Amino acid sequence: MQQSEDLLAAPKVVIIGAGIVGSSLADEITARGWTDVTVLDRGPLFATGGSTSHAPGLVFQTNPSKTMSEFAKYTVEKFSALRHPNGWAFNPTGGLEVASTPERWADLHRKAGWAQSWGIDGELLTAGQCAELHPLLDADRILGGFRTPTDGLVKAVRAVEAQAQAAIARGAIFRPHTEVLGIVDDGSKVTGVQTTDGVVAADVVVCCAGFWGAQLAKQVGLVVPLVPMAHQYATTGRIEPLVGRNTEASEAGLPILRHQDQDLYFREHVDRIGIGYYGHDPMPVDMSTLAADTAGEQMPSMLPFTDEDFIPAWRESMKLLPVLTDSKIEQGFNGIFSFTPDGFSIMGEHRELSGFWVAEAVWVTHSAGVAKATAEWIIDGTPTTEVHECDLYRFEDVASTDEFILTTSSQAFVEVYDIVHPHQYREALRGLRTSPFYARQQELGAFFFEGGGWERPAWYEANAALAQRLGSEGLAYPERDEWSAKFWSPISIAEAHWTRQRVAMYDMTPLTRYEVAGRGAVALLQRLTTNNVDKSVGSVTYTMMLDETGGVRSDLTVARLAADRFQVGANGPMDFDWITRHLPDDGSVTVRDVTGATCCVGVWGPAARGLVQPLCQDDLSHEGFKYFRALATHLGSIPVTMMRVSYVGELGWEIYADAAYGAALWDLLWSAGAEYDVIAAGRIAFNSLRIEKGYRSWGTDMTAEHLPSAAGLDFAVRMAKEEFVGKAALEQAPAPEKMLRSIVFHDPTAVVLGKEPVYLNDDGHEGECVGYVTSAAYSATIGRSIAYAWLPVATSPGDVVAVDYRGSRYGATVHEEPVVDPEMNRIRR
Ligand code: FAD
Ligand code: THG
Repeated sequence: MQQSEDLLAAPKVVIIGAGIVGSSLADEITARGWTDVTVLDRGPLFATGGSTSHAPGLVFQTNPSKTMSEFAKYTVEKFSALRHPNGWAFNPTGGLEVASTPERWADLHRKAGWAQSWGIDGELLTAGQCAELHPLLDADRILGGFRTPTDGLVKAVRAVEAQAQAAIARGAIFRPHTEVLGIVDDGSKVTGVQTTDGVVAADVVVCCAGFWGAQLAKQVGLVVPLVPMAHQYATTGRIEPLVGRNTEASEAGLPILRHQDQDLYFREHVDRIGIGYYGHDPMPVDMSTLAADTAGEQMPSMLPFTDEDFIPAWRESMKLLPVLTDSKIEQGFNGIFSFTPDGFSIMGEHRELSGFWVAEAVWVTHSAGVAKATAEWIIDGTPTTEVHECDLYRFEDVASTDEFILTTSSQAFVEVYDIVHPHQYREALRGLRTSPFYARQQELGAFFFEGGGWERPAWYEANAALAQRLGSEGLAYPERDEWSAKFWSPISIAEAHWTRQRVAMYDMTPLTRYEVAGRGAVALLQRLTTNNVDKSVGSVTYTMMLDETGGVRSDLTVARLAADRFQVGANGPMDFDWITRHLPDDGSVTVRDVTGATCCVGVWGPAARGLVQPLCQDDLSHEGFKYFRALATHLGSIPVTMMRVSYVGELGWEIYADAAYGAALWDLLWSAGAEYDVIAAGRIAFNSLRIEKGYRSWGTDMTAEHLPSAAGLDFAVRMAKEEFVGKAALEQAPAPEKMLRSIVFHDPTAVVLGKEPVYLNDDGHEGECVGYVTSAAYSATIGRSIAYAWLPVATSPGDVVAVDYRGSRYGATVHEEPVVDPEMNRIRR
């Protein structure tokens, strides 16, 4: 009897930390009916002493990430409705970001585009209009601004309390002065937390301990890659022109202000101005000394103000807001909060210790959104907002070292207000992962991009002469604007062209691959993927993994190399995580990441067969080695596995070998290729060719937000298959509202880079924003840029749209897919 009652009871949840994240989560979880929630904090309530206690609470919603923007939008919506006896929790002052350089002004146009793409109100203003909106501004110092009327200020401690009270009303308990010392578990799942006040039992523990969270997670073997950083915030004395403008209750009426060219932001505190500054060198905080130094302090997340670091901030603030000249800084502190290697939050459940969750490195801005998604994830199994950018398991192993985390998170601090190009790659800690072809790539003048710790050639300077020659024969190299010409070379156009004309070698080594093996391997892969992979040895299958709601978690190639052994070509660490979580308990399947131990060259182009066949004793003819088949064979003396697969959409193979053979394999192919004028080609050409062919890139073009049908990938779903994760959801799924489409630009010089808003064009009149671009590339084959865009299902090939690229409008037409080689003549021959 007792037992069945226990089974019916909602799980016991313990939340560590009563900051903005912990209390918002308590509210979200109890609102969903799990009311046995205990929130523990080592500090007092509700100003606990964490980062939330002193956050000035500016909320600028617009972010390059759709997910982060959605988190922010939800935070604004939720906090606007909160009621607190002392007054507002959200003050909709509006937001204003000003530009004092042409680069920033151009970038604000890009930002205005993101706002359109993600559905946030915003408009670009002239300098004069900015000064009208914010009369303290010196209009002569700025070129213009970007205004967002729904941005504003959060009174963070009130928002904490209001959400806590809502949770408490549903049964939650908030316990102050209770420090969590450790996590208690039974070896595979959490059973509670050890506190200064004894053990508190729990089925689910969510660590919302802010920048302290990494320490707690470390105790249970989890790396939460965040670095506590100090950040300066100061308040001026009374500013005469502000006297009488605001009341003590309203605090602020002018828009919150960002002057990112000088790493500054501003808000009003009644008749004073608060100034935040990111321009100083990163100040990572050593947790071992901080914990000792601040033991017993009311505000352990506040460090003394370092005046000298603020000197440039004050000088630049006076220039932008001349009224400050008559004032001075009266108060200041260096407040601590978390930075991560990529600037995103960290969310998810520990894989080896079930029931242990984290929600860390979250700004006030995103707090309610993160809390909602975390509650949905815990209770329903899948968040309704797509969260892969914040996933705890998104990082490669390379990101687990202290040095990597500190270096990259410090860079994230430096760049927090910088203009960051979408293709800007990390400069520190380069060269960590190189393919066996690296020396050859260097000899060929490769320009390397970094991804997942790998060095990846973007293009090869060695192809400059070819590009020149092709240019003189008529290949077009349209001029690019300065922004889109960064991290790019016209040589990539020649490389793409040459792949379609002759043959090229691509380094595919960084493509994540796993060996899935054992007597249970077929059953596991059948259950995890949408397509039928239970085919003959030597088959290769393009398929997807879905989540329980039918969203696309990844797209894969699954090669059956033996009855019980598969090679899975995947998209990154989250696929490993997903597969591992679904491994059967009986040990009948193992999954191993073989990426670094092996290497891969893609040899693609019309001359690929002529190049490779003489090296191989097996029959590589179209009939002898069919499309989407794999073969273990030899090239010369090198054991290889060849797959007739081509993400660039050409005749040819992915050729895999143990890494030890890599250098010899490259040289063998290279010398055999001499008579075919083989080139090495880079990622930019690769990307352009796959877009021509209509092939999607997971994480950019589609994510778990999208059903296969919306992403145009229904062809890889076998609904006839007995059972697979996501199938039940697909059976119920309503028709999607948006579809991923290919659009082709009219102007041959038009370039877009991704995330730009797309407008419908009715009879030459520009309509509303109806979608956004995901990825795009100039196509050497058609001499125009092609982009993918999420558009209403009602749009169809032939419809004309307009895309806003940093303030310039480009016309484009929705195109049938794929744009290049729909008959597959290039591949199936
Ligand atoms: P916290 O508020 O730090 O809460 C964590 C809680 O966990 C604390 O209460 C702590 O006492 C408790 N805790 C930790 N360890 C334990 C343990 N072992 N046992 C029990 N309890 C524990 N964000 C914005 O969006 N806009 C801004 O304008 C903004 N400005 C900022 C300005 C400054 C100066 C600073 C420092 C931060 C600013 N931030 C801003 C960032 C924002 O304040 C934080 O990201 C956010 O408050 C973090 O919330 P949290 O709930 O995760 O962490
Ligand atoms: N190679 C391998 N594995 C991979 C990729 C790869 N896994 C991850 C990612 N890339 C998967 N993406 C694709 C996308 C399209 C194709 C292959 C991998 C492709 N599609 C054919 C098409 O749509 O016409 C498949 C047709 C079919 O199902 O027969 O080739 O690059 N190893």
